[in-house]
Parts: sequence; structure tokens; C-alpha cells
Amino acid sequence: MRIKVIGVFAVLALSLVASPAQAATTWPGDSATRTADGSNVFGKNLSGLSFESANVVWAVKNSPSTLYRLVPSGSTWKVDQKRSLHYQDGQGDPDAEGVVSTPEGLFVAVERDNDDGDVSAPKILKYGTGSNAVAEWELGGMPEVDPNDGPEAISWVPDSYLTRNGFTDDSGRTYDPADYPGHGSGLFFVGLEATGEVYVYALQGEAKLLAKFASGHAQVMDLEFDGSKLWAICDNNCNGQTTTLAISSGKFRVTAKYNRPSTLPNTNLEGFAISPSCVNGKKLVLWSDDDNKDGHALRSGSLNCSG
Ligand SMILES: [Ca+2]
Ligand SMILES: [Ca+2]
Ligand SMILES: [Ca+2]
Repeated sequence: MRIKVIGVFAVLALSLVASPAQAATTWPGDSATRTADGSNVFGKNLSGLSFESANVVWAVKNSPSTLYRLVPSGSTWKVDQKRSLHYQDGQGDPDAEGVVSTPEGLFVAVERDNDDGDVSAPKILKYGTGSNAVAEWELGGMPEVDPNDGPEAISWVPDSYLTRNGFTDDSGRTYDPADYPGHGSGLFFVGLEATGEVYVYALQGEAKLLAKFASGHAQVMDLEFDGSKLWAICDNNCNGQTTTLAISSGKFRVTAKYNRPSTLPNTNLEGFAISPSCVNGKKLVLWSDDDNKDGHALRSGSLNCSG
């Protein structure tokens, strides 16, 4: 028994030596960043961003709950459409902290109803062209957290990537999309602000939790899948650092940690999105600032396509 216990400690010690905490390195793109919206267009609370294409970006504001469609306007982005968001029953003010555009539509991560703000109510809402959600999933399996410390981040990863890289669920079973009828063609990754953990769900009639893993940050504010890896960003609680994660031996594990670009203000960066298109070796990157520092809630920069 005693030998067994010592053996376990030896394995733990070895695994700590084998995977030290990632030291942050320089942002893998230009250090230059710029404001990317007009003055005082959004106000506070712009909290999630997602590219639908190189020329269309969706953004959510968590209060009052608002969805924006943005299009390029010179070197900045302008509001092309704007609508209030409600739950499926047409009621409420969902505290929309994250958004992701997928081949199956637009999905928003919500931590509570602002009209009932003392109650934590983690959900994913799906939107079509209207203000009312067209589908709604409660997110189980998360720890009890402060109502404003819940799901802050959302991304979507296609089944093709997950199966190609041998993703396994937390029971050790290799992911087979056929085991989750009606879930579409990918899984939803939701970041919990309070713990920095990422929860992986298949959205069937109910949200089925498959796995959870650490983002590499104490807290997480947005997630972005770029086709080959997952990005996780933290706000000014972690100096705007990002991590990248990829599947290794079935699990998502941190592969790098980066400091924010040196010219990006250390502000409340709750949204992060990467353009799908590579131009002259760079991808456009957008950040949203919930604090609307200096009257701007959007900032742009670049990422090396090889980064
Ligand atoms: Ca927010
Ligand atoms: Ca909130
Ligand atoms: Ca924040």
C-alpha cells in the first residue's frame, strides 16, 4: 500500500517536471494595434466577437442584451444590423457574454437573465434573424458560481477536426459523432469565467457534457477556433494574455501562452476573434473591450498566419 502511494507521488512529480506552467512569450503578430470602431458607438459591455466571414463579424453586448452585425468601413468596422436579444419565450434580457457564428447558425453564451440578476443561469441560446432565441439549452455540469462569473466564452469546433485528432471524452471514450444524434456537425466549447475551465457540449435536445479542461488561465473570457487550434483569452485579470490549445493523447492541452501585443491597452478584453482569411501572411484579429476605454470598444491587430 505504502509503495503504491509513493509510486503515485513519483508519477505526479514526474508529470509536473514534464509539463511546467507555460511561460508567456511575445504576441505572434504585429505589435501595432488600432481602434477599430467609431467613437462611442457601442458604449460599455461589448463582450463577444465572431467572424462569419472575412467581411462579416457578429458581436454581442451583455447589457442591454444586443446582437450586432458588423461590416468593414475603411480600416474600421461599422454596425450594419443591430437587435435586442430575448429568450425563446420573448422575455428577459440574456446576459450575453459570448457569440459564435457556425455553419449551423449563431449561438450566444449567457450567464444569467439580467432581469433576474441574482440567479446564475448558464445557457446557450441560438438565434435566427429575430430578437427571440429559436432554441435554448441549459448548461449542466458546471460548479455553482456567482451569477456574473459564469459562461463568458464560446466557440465551436467541427467534428472533422475532433475525430481527425482523436478527441476523447472524460470517460476516456473516443469521440464518435454518431453517438450524439441531432447534434449537428460540431461541438460547443464554453469557457467559465470563475475557474478558467472550458466545458465541451454536444447540443442535442439537451446539452450533453462530454469533457472539461483547463484553458491555461485563472479566468477565461473568449474562445476562438482557427481551424487548427483553440485560442483562449483572459482580460485585464491576466494582462490580456492568450493561450493556444490542441489535442494531444485525446485531450485539449495548452501548447503556448502569449502576451498581448505591446500596444494593446491592458483593459477589459472580453471578446476575441480571428479572421478566417490570410492576407500577406497575416490574419486580422479583433478584440472587444467591455469597458469601452477612451470611447472605443473594438481594437484590431494581426496574427501571423503561421502563428
Ligand atoms: Ca461583459
Ligand atoms: Ca455578465
Ligand atoms: Ca471582465
